[in-house]
Amino acid sequence: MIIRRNLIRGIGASLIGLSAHNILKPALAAKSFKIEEENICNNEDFVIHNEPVNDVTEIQMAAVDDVVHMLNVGPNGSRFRYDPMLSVIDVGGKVLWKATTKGHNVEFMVAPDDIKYKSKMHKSAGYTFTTPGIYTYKCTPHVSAGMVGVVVVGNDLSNMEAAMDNSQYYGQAKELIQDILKGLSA
Ligand SMILES: [Cu+2]
Repeated sequence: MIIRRNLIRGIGASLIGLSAHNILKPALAAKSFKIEEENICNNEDFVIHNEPVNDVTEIQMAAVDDVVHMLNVGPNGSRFRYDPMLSVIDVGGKVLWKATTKGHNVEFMVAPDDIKYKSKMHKSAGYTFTTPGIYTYKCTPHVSAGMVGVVVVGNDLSNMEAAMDNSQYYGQAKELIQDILKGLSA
């Protein structure tokens, strides 16, 4: 370490900054955004993979039943939000989560028939909902900050009890989801 420090001293201030940036940034990114790729459910009907952010065309957005923006700053100034947080669609409807900003994904928490879905980080993704019921979902790295949302399919609220509480509802997630669900049943 002493040898390295002396070496860095000799390089100059601007190069130190560059060097530290290049060394630290990939390591931090990998640690923050590690998700289990094997859990990704490929809904081949409407998953957009391996595209840059803002890859989704106006035509693709117009073809779905709801577009949810994945945001670093939500409409009310909160960090890490989906907008809107509630989607109400018919059976067979499609939701597109748009990677409006990087660093987000979609992972189901509660779903009818215990359906699993997990999209890739930083990418827009879509899902076709063929099973009625309540779906709650999170952004894998930002659930505790309240980056959560709800999809109601076919006006079916029969799994309300399961949707109200779940072991994955960390931090702000629980209160935000429960507020949305209480609005539905009121
Ligand atoms: Cu996020």
